[in-house]
Amino acid sequence: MFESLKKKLSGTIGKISEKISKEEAEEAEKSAVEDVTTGKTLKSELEGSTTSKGFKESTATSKESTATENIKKPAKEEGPEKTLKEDEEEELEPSEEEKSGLFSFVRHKTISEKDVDDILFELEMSLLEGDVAMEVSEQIIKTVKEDLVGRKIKRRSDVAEFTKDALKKAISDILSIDSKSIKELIAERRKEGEPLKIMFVGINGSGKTTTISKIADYFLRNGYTPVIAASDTFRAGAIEQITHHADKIGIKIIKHKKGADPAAVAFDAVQHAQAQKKDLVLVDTAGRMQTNVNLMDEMKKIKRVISPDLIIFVGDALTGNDAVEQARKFDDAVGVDGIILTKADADAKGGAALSIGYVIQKPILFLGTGQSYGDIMEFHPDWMVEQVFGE
Ligand SMILES: Nc1nc2c(ncn2[C@@H]2O[C@H](COP(=O)(O)OP(=O)(O)O)[C@@H](O)[C@H]2O)c(=O)[nH]1
Ligand SMILES: [Mg+2]
Repeated sequence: MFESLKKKLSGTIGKISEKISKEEAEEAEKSAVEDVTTGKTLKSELEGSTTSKGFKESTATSKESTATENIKKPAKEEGPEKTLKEDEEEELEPSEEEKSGLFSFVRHKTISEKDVDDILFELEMSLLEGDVAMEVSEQIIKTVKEDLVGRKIKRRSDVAEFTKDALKKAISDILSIDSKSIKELIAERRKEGEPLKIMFVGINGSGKTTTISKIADYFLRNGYTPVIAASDTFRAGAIEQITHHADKIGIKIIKHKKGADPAAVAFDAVQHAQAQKKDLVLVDTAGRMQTNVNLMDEMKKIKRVISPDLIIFVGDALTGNDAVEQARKFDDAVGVDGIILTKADADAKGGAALSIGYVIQKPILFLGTGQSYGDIMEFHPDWMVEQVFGE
């Protein structure tokens, strides 16, 4: 899940660290040269004398032995200079830790806009390619930049850590939208002796019917009593499909004939739940295109008739930006309270998961992760952050 998003983020961390380390190393080298100018002069003088000594030595061996005596003298005289040279070399030599780069100490480096601008721009483009909504990519880049620029680095390893933390925080902020869980909402309605009414909306094929079956199964296994309303009376085979699931799970389904009024089916299901003291009404609906006026009118009518407690938009994660746009349209038309993203199991990009909640400012409640009833998980922002930054 979200592999490509994960790769992009870790790539950015690597690039920023690399760039700043390189810059710092260059600066350090420059100032090191300035610092040791005196040392360097001594060194070259010394090197010069060594060379001449070597020369003298070779001439000495070829000529007379007295010359050998002579050249030994200056060698002795070089004594104090040699010590100086050794001291200098000790200072220039990096420690083992410094050599490894990771723990080396950086002198006075502060992260500047110039250090991060290009790389963050690259990340922004790459997020857009990965179907992250424009406003979300912009927000991530903006917060990361604000967080990083001006930070003082003490060790090279700080850069990667700061960048990772800044990205994590930006993404966590994007995903954090307060919400009550369905269980909490059921408990609240129970106190009033009423079922919780949930209406599922979304375009054809996004996974509404499958998701309703998963939710029904999940709540049944957790001791609740769900009932399904087969309010997709439009698509051929829709009533049969959801009836098949209800029978398999072992719960009640309220249905009319194909072509019947979807609002009337939903109304009957609510009455059934009230009469039987059931906890949860799950209303399946028909999905055509989000631009279809009739469909939106149909959704509005169901909403008017049963006053659902929750309207959940079901979107296909694989459709990326389209899912986000659909969510916007349904939110404008009927008001969405929460989101379920399906097919997350096959989604490498993570663009819709990252963007959809932020764009309509509603929480993602669940992720669909496969085609079996058990393939559904509650969505938690921390979990997603861990997915994209974990090992
Ligand atoms: N891999 C995967 N497939 C899913 C998931 N949810 C739904 N599907 C598949 O998506 C297709 C359409 O689902 P359906 O529930 O009929 O969509 P609806 O038209 O919105 O009711 C079916 O083949 C489902 O099995 C999911 O979380 N993961
Ligand atoms: Mg359906």
